[in-house]
Amino acid sequence: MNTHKHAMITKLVSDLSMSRRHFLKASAAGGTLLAAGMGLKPELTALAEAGDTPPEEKGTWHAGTCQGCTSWCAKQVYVVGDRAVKVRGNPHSKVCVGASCVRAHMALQQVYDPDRIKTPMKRTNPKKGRHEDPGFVPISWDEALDTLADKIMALRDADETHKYMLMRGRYTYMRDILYDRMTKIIGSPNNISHSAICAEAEKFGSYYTEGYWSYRQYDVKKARYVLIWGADPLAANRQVPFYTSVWGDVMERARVAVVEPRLSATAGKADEWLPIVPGQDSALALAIAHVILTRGLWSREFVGDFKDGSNRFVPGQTVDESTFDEAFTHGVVAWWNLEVKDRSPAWAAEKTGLPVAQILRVAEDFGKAAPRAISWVGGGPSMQVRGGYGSMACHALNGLVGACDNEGGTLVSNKEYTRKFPKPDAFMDDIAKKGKKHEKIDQRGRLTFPALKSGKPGSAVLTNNAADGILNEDPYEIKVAVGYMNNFTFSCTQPDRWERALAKIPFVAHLTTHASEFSWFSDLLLPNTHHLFEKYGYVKSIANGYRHVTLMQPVIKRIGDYKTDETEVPWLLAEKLSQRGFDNLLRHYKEYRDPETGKEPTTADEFSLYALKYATQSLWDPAQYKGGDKFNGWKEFLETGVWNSDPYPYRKRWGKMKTATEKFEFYSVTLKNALEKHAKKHKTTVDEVLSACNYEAQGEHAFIPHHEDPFTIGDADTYPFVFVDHKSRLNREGRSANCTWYYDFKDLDPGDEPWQDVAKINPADAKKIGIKSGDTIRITSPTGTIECTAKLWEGIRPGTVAKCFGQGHWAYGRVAAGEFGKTPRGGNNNDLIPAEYDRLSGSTVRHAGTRVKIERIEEG
Ligand SMILES: Nc1nc2c(c(=O)[nH]1)N[C@H]1C(S)=C(S)[C@@H](COP(=O)(O)OP(=O)(O)OC[C@H]3O[C@@H](n4cnc5c(=O)[nH]c(N)nc54)[C@H](O)[C@@H]3O)O[C@H]1N2
Ligand SMILES: Nc1nc2c(c(=O)[nH]1)N[C@H]1C(S)=C(S)[C@@H](COP(=O)(O)OP(=O)(O)OC[C@H]3O[C@@H](n4cnc5c(=O)[nH]c(N)nc54)[C@H](O)[C@@H]3O)O[C@H]1N2
Ligand code: SF4
Ligand SMILES: [Mo]
Repeated sequence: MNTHKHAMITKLVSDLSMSRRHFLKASAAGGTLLAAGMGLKPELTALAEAGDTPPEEKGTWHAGTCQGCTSWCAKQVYVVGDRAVKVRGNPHSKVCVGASCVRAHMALQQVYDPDRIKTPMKRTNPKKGRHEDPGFVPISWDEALDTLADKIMALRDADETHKYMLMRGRYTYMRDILYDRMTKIIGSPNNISHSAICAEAEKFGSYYTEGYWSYRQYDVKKARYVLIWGADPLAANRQVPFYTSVWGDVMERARVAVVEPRLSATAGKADEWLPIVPGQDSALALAIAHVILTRGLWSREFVGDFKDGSNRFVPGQTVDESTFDEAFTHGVVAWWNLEVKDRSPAWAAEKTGLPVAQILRVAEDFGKAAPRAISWVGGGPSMQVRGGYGSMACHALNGLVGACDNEGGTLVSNKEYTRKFPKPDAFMDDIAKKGKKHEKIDQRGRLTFPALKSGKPGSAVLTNNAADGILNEDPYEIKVAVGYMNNFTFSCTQPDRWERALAKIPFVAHLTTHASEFSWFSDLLLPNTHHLFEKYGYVKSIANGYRHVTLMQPVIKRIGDYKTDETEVPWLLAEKLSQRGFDNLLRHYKEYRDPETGKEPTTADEFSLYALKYATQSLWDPAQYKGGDKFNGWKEFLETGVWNSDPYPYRKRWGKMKTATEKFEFYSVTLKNALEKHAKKHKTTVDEVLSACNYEAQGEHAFIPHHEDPFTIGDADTYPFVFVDHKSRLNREGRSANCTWYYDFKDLDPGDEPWQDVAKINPADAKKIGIKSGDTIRITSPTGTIECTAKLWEGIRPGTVAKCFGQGHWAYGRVAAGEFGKTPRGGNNNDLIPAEYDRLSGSTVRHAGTRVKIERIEEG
């Protein structure tokens, strides 16, 4: 370890012993566990916390699932005595192929983190604010749930159950128990998920072209070209273990091109890096389409051909639609005439800042690789103000080359056979039915928030706008809120709005493993089990031509008084509500019977197990077998830990896509229908809707993948740099911030430095503003300011500044904060990024969203 790193850790430990705050003190169960860890560096306290197991004792491997990111990998945990000591890929998964990623191991630091909340706590300081110590004191689960049940009953008694709100961050598929059923049976419309701060705009592109609202998988083993847009699959995005384990072969067989303003881990190994001007992805995608059509490289089989076989796609010239016979796509000629004919590489070079020769080369090579050419669409081009269209434009390339649903192309999800939990309807009484009819707190469906999930106006969540709904009491006030596995006061842009919103709600409960910025504004903390080691649950994911359903199960002893967020807590709360004369929820949960014995659950433990068996019965019960892996029963499934689907059925969706025309739509009739419905509801036109929502398109352009200039806040004179946000190879979403390995190995991210939070600036730009590596700088956007360290780095496009998301925590534990509860370590990117939206999908913007200026505070 270098001396600097060592000095940082020593300082950390001494800071903590000098000024431990009430919050952290109370978060340890009793004094002994804490004392056992004191004096050790935080990263060395795990074993002290876990008890004494003789080192010679042999352990066993148990199946589990990692949720460090949305890859949702099947894992195995090596357990010695009561404690987990190692994590590896579960070899039974055909999705993860036994592989792992670096951050899987940090789950161990998470589960044995001395700063976990180990017992329920209540706030004693009624004042809420960043500078108000909450004064949390330990209480029993009984007291905690009595309090919450009383608050809910008060809403029911006053006939205002809509003022209850449930916020969901990361989740398992047990989610509906807490998120859907409980909210409905209490009687509120306000179950607000985190999906809109995650990746909805990315799904928008595939939905409004091929009728699929979800993540795709990429058949890279058979591909000949992989074109990646604002995703970094060797470090982030999804199914990192699978893609990293086959990438060497992929690089041998295929060309890989990465479109990114910064040299990502994947770009660093690619054949082509296209360091694009942020937000100009649609320009590049359309130019690629232009080249593919003018050079005749499109897939005849998927798209069709001119009746006489001669190519009439000539730059700048319209084509008579009747001369073309379309096969499995809809509107290729309309798209050409309205948009693509004018999008030449020379035009795109101006917009994107990329050389014409590179655009041409990439387009031709991509087209020649058809249909084994993948256009891989990540958050980069999508999670922008006009990102819905960016996402469509990039995704449309898969249609042109016939890669959709095809070998070596882009695939959707294989079939799986889990089942939904029992319906709640019969348990919703009049109060609940009336409560649920109210408008949702996130204002989805209003004129400026079309939120068009799966073709329905007002159906997508607007996670980040809920803060404004709460603050403005528009449509009404929220009185009781529950948040689980979320940290919106950190993870949402302009998080200060969430601080004020939570401070305004009279009663907030946080279900969490760790103290966090969300907890800081809560009245009640309910300590949760850790997903990989301590609870039952299941998730699904796709890669390698398969889908798996992978189980979570308790494999270690709980060293705190933890309960599981999505199962045990709602059951226990249902019991409390029942004691208060409202037994609908408990009666509903009792319907989740054990499929083996037919018994109804009588305790929280039984409930969580029966619910999981119920949902997955068709996977493990031979009598209910429907496909994929076959098991002899529950026990065998639990031991194996993962079910694999049948292999991918290529081309089954050709001509049967879930779009209005059942074809791949270059002219999206599906989007047209949705937008017209929204406009009609507001008694206006689609043109008005689009301009009210910050899009440029008018007329027919609204329905096709087209170019829009990026909508970026801040004028270029005051704010010379466009801010580029990205994830760390070590981010477990927002959940690795208190792990020392996160900081120790930070230089795994290209350009980053261990134990520092750096802004990466191109040396040419840095010279102009007189900044050197190591300088302490202030970055300011029109909406906020952070402090961090400057790093001169060639891997970033001039005129932009890149910073990894993840640091800037001030209340996530002793390692994550500068001083817990007081000062951040590094800066939170979200303090800089304005709370803007891609309003068509409801997504929160994190790319091409703002310009910033940089000033030196201190010389490095
Ligand atoms: N600037 C910027 N902002 C981003 C992103 C970005 O790349 N850049 N990424 C966005 C994305 S893609 C997402 S999905 C969101 C995620 O944002 P959120 O959904 O808010 O989730 P996290 O920030 O991961 O916070 C999860 C919280 O759950 C608690 N927790 C941790 N582990 C467990 C557990 O095992 N069980 C339970 N019950 N609780 C646990 C901790 O308190 C933790 O703070 O952030 C988004 N925000
Ligand atoms: N290591 C790691 N992996 C993760 C997660 C994690 O926390 N850590 N979280 C998981 C979750 S919840 C999600 S939703 C996914 C999301 O993963 P991604 O789909 O990869 O999305 P983003 O995090 O938005 O990052 C997109 C990339 O876009 C680049 N970029 C920024 N601006 C632009 C632009 O204008 N154009 C282009 N083309 N690129 C741009 C950034 O440099 C960044 O590399 O990742 C999952 N995987
Ligand atoms: S962190 Fe993500 S990619 Fe890594 S093992 Fe966990 S779920 Fe899989
Ligand atoms: Mo996400």
